[in-house]
Formats: sequence, structure tokens, C-alpha cells
Amino acid sequence: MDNIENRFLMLGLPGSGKTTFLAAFWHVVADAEGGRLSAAALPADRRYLNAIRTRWEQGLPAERTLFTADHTASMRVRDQVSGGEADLLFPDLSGEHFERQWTERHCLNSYLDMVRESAGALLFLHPDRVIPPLRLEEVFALAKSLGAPVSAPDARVKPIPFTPSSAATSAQLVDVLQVLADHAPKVSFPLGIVISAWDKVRGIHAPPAPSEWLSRELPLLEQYLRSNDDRFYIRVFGVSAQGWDYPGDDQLLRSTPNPSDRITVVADNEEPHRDITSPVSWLLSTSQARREET
Ligand SMILES: Nc1nc2c(ncn2[C@@H]2O[C@H](COP(=O)(O)OP(=O)(O)OP(=O)(O)O)[C@@H](O)[C@H]2O)c(=O)[nH]1
Ligand SMILES: [Mg+2]
Repeated sequence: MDNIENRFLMLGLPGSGKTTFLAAFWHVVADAEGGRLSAAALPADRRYLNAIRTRWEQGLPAERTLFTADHTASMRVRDQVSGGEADLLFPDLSGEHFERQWTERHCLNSYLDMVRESAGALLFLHPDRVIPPLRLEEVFALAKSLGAPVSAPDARVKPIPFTPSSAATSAQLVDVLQVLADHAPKVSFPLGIVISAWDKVRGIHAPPAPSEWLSRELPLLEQYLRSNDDRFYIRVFGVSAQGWDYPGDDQLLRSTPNPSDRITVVADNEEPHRDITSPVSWLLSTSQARREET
């Protein structure tokens, strides 16, 4: 690791789990709680980090990040494996920045400047907030099964007008990634896909691997990433940063006195573990390898 400032973006629509991840990450890093990364020095201004961490430790959901808020967390970390140190910068942007790129075709210049200076990014998705694409034939089949007419629309039923925010999550996120691809450094850009609230993902037998979940639930996004594999270098993670829904079961909260025991991280071909720093240490090592190649 080196002394270059590593700016890593956290991308994701509103409520996709960005702030909760950062809160849990800071808890583990600040207290050297067994993660691969730990704080090498405490940041001079850590008010924001400590505020979100305190809520997370108390089992309270993160407050929504306001569009006008300007929170960039910075910290110096040590890699427990290599012994190297690195400076990290994480702008905690409101999900509205990303939503507006799609709904209003609007993007702030300050965001594009951040993209140009970034070494990599994490894209967050909350499994309960994925809007699936609806095919017309599926709508017709559903209507038919309910005995509703599928051809002549009922003039008494007012159609619900289309709004861009109701478009499929895949379509919205591909748009976010196209803006990123147009402005990010022209290398194979490290992009960790973080499926947050992994505790909510269930399979019939066992939860799917994170990359299987992605291709099943967001096929357009997965195909876009696959067809742009020269532009994005990806790894998919399933992360439960808080363990269950908050505010939740007080008994569960009492029986897990060490907050970092609520964390679970899974990635393809890896056993589940509790190290929430692993998506960031992957970004660090991948971006460093990219720099050495160029
Ligand atoms: N069950 C569960 N819920 C989670 C987890 N992580 C986040 N959430 C919930 O998801 C919701 C959104 O989380 P945030 O971290 O505020 O999301 P965000 O991306 O920062 O949202 P904006 O600030 O609006 O952009 C909150 O209600 C969290 O409590 C998790 O690991 N498990
Ligand atoms: Mg937030």
C-alpha cells in the first residue's frame, strides 16, 4: 500500500445501505475489531463518523443522508496483512444524487469531479428495494389469471402515469454506471457491488451466492457489467452490516452485546465472515494493482 489518497465512491439509490455500511466499517476500523483494515491514526474530524457509529451501535437505523449534506469521511488505515498504510476518503452522498441522474437527467459538476479523482467505488443495492422490470407478457398473463380484460382498457380505470422513479432499478443503476464510465479514470475501474441487508436474502435451501443473486434479480445490470468488463473490474459482496431490521428485536440486541457480531459478509468462493473491511481492502489492493499496471 502507498501514501496516495484513495477516494472511493459509495454509489446507490436512496436507502441502499451506504451510511449503515460506513458506520459499521468505522466501528470495526476505529477499534481494530479484527478486520483486515484498522485505523493507523484517528482522523482530526471524526464527528460525522462517530455520530453514525453511535446510532449503529445502539441498534438505531441510520438517518437519511440529505441531498445538501457534505460528509466526506477520511481516515488512515493499516492493512494487517501487508503492514502497509493508506489514506481513504469516502464521500457519503445522498442516494438522491444518483436517483436524480435518472429522473431529472441531472448531475452535479462537483460529483463528476469526485468521479474523476476516484480510485474505485462500491455500488450498494438493498434487496428489499429492487424494482423488478415488468414485461408486458407477464402483465397480460397476470391480468388473465385474475380474469381481467387484457385487450380493451377499461375507460373507468384511470391509468397510473409512468414516473421515472418507478423504472426498474437495473435501468436506473445502469444509467448511474454509464455516467461513472464516462468520467472515471480510463482504467479497468474497481467496482465492488455490495448487496446490503444480506440478512434479508433467503434461498429455498441456502442463500444464493451474491453474484447469482445479482444475475437473477438484476439481469440487465449484470449483463451491462459483463459486456463492459474492460471498463469495470467487479466483485460482488453480500453484506449484512446490522444483522436484522432496526428498530428490531430488543432481545436479539441484548444477546449480541458486541455490535460487530451482527455483521456478516459473503463473497463468491469465500466462507461467510464478519470482516466488513473486506470490500474496501479488495478495492485498495485492486486499485493499487491497476496503478502499477499503468
Ligand atoms: N435488515 C437490514 N437492514 C439494513 C442493513 N443495512 C441497512 N439497512 C437498512 O436500510 C435502510 C437504509 O440504510 P441507509 O444506510 O440509511 O441507506 P443510504 O444508502 O445511506 O440511504 P440515503 O442516505 O437515503 O442515500 C435503513 O433503514 C437501514 O436500517 C442490514 O444489514 N440489514
Ligand atoms: Mg445515507
